[in-house]
Amino acid sequence: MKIKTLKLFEYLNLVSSDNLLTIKDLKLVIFMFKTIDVHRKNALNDLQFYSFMKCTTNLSSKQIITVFKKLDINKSGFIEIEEFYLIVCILISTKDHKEKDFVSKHAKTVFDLLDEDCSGTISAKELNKIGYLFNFGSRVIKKIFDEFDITGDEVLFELHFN
Ligand SMILES: [Ca+2]
Ligand SMILES: [Ca+2]
Repeated sequence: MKIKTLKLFEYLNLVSSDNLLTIKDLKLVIFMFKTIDVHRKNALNDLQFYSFMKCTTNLSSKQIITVFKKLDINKSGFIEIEEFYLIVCILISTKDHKEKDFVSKHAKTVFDLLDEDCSGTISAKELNKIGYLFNFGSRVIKKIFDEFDITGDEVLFELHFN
């Protein structure tokens, strides 16, 4: 995933200790969210989210739809501010080339995002499906499996992300 050069993003940087935004940055994220949330529902529908992702990333339509479904953690059919905050942190970590830091600092969150069928394990198929969000290309994915897949059954366990 590539992040488009936007003035807005230049102002946002993750605090290196925990890879999250500062309070000041958080205000900017809330402002962004409210600007997109034109219907004042405190939630973004698929179309609003789609437009945001199209403006900020190079993801394909199909990929954005997958991200929407995965990001909708509480399965409300909408992206609320907490979910939006998560994607903005991911976008910024990508912009700053700190995806790996982000993944290791927020292993549990990332794990839940990747574990589509909530099986408690991540298969190669699942990693392929949304790994692009963290720029896990097929080479990186293979490396992760070579490194961690001790049993050779192409299943990653949660332990492996910690
Ligand atoms: Ca939601
Ligand atoms: Ca799974």
